[in-house]
This record gives sequence, C-alpha cells and structure tokens, in this order.
Amino acid sequence: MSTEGKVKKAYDEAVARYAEIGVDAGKALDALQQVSLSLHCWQTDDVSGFENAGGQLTGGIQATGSYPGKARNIGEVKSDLEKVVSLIPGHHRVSLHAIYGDFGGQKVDRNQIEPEHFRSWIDWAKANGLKLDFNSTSFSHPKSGDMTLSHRDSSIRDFWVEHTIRSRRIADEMGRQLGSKACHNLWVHDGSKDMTVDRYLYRKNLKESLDKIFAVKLPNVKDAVESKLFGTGLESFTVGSHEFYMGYAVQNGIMATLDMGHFHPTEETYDKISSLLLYMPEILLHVSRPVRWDSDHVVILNDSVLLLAQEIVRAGALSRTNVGLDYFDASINRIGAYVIGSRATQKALLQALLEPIELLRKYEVNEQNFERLALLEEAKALPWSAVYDYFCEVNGVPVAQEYISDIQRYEKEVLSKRS
Ligand code: RNT
Ligand code: ZN
Repeated sequence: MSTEGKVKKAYDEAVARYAEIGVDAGKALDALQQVSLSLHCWQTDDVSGFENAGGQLTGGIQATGSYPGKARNIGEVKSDLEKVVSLIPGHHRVSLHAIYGDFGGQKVDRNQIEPEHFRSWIDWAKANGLKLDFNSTSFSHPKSGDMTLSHRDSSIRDFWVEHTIRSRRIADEMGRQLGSKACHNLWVHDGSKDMTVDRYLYRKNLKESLDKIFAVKLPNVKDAVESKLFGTGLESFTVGSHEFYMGYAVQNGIMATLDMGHFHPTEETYDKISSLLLYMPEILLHVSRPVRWDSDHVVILNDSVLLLAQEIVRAGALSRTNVGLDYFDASINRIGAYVIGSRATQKALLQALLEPIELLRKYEVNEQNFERLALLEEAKALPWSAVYDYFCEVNGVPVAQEYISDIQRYEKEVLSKRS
C-alpha cells in the first residue's frame, strides 16, 4: 500500500476508535486547521536582528550554542521562514521584533522606526499568505542598561516610550494591510541584580510609561504585556512582574502574555488561563520550554504544553488565545528547531481537541473520580498521532519524521553555504 493509503487507513481506524468514546476526530481536525501559530522570527538568527550587526544580546536573555547556518540578513530570515512554513501543516503568522526592520544599511535608532521600515516584511507576508505580529525591542541597545521604561531618568524613559509607541503603530499598519489584527507584545527586561529598595518607584515609573504608550487605541492591534520572574543578571527584582502586568492588563482591557518560562519552575502556566480569561478579552501565549531556568529550549510535546493545550480547549478559549512561540536554541539546526516546536504545539492542541470531554465531564459531575482519572490516562494512548499524520498529509506537508530529510537537504544546499 502507498504511504498515502497507509496514512488514510490509520486515520480511518482512529476515527472509528474515537467515535467509540464519543469524539468526532474530523471535527477536531477542522478546529486545528483554524489555529494559527505565531512563529517567532528570532529563532532564525539567535535574536540578533539587523540594526547593528554583531551587537551583543542583552536584557537577561541568552541564546547558547554556535551551530552553523544562522541567518545573516533579512533575505535569509525570509527564506528560512518560508522553508519552515512549508513543513508545518496549517496557516500561520510570523512575529517580528523591532530590531528586524529593513533599515537598508542606514542607522535608524529605536526612537525613529517607522512602518516604512517594515514595508518589505508586509509585502513578503502578503506574497506568502502569512499574517504578522510585532514586538517592541528594548534590549541590546546602548540605552537599555538594567532599566528602560521604568528608568529613574525621564529622558531614558521617554526614549523607550517613543520607541514603543512607534512599535504599536507599526503593528497597526501590519494589521491593517494584512487584514488581521496584529498582536503587539511588550516585554521589557527592567530589573536589578541585587536588593532594590525603591521598588514602588520603578513600578510607578513603568505604569506611567505604559499609560503614555497605550494612550491611543489602535484599531488593528491587539496589545499584550509580558511579565517575567527574573532575568540573568537581574535576579533580585523584575519591575514587570506577573502581578504588575495582570493588574495593568485587567485595568486597561488588554492582554497578558503568558510565557511558559516566566514563572517559578514548579508553577504550571496552564492554570492561569481560566483565571485571566474571566478578566481580559484574550491572552497571548509564548510557548516555550524552560530547563531549570528561562532557557528557551525548543518546545517539545511535554506535560506542560499538553496541560496548556487541554486547558485552552476545555475552557472553550481557542478563539481568545493567541498562540505565539518563543524559544531560541543556537545549538541545533534552527529550521529544525522551529518545526519540532511548532509540530509539538499542534500535537498538544490536537490531543486536547480529541479528548473525550463529555464523558470526562460526566464523571466529574457524578464525582466518579476514579473513572475520570482512568479515562484521562487511557486517552493518552488513543491514536491521536494517526490523526496528526493525516492532518499533515491533507495539508501537503511531510508526514511524521519525513521532514528530517527535508531539513537535512536544506542544510546541505543552503545553510552550510553560510559562513
Ligand atoms: C524574554 C521574553 C521575550 C523574548 C522575546 C525575544 O524572556 O520571553 O518574549 O524572549 O521578546
Ligand atoms: Zn516571551
């Protein structure tokens, strides 16, 4: 039998198996097809960007490794991302950072960026059927230091306020031209290494900066603010903590961003969703994999990602959840890193969509807690992977491990030629 026939046959068997427990696998696939992942452009080049080639990555984040083939210019980022989307089923988005502007070799400081610098990205997105999201960039800049929007010096704060206002306008232009609201994510690393006594002052400064940044509502932007527990070198104080931004987002009707690496290592991100969505319109996720710290390892199909996906689906929150990826591993093939992480995220969502939720809810209502736990365990072994394989096949992308050789070929033909 042809591979095609095999995939379809396994899918048909899976459909029948799921039907036995009251699950419509076809419906789950339709729902998965609607979910766009926002692919973070910064895995292509280890968060370097193109405003000042060779600049140091600062802001308490780190991309470790020196695997060859990193993208060296915007053209390479684009062709790498085109390769990536050709290996992931579905229709997706690309998330850009302000440092990825097309500055044409000119020195354009962060308080000078314009939609014009992202025109070629918007054209590229249009040509490739992609939507865009955007992020202001407050790290890797001479004016970053430990503090930006919360700095004691108002001239530094104003510089970053201006940058962020401009970033939101760029996002608005992306959303307008592409006919899909762009998420604008605001993350600043502001914090300090050691005991800080004026915490209230810094948080007040940050709040005042945000009030200026968000003073104007933009019709094509979905605003998000991203909290963090700590950054390296900034271990004792983070101005934009979870409580800080949760309060801010709720008070201002914007989104909180939940990055899976930004909480205490024993704290799971999934359990925040049902609380936040009662108080804010939507949320933005940064699907990531912290290993002992916010290490931004490549996302894999682990319990944290699965729990997250289940919670979104169980809460009926797929349409209110913006799924962004955020990791940067410089130690392996970077295209491969995207494909592994994107597919893992989709597999988690698919497993969640295939859950026998009606039966599980019935058990819960009846306090049949043994039955609920048993079914949750059994569901893990149901043939969801046959459904995912079929999803790949109908979307015209390689099935299962077949993408490995595609990436090896791209490495040989393209990546290995970059010095
Ligand atoms: C850092 C945050 C932030 C960045 C990107 C590059 O800890 O997660 O989202 O990773 O903006
Ligand atoms: Zn993040």
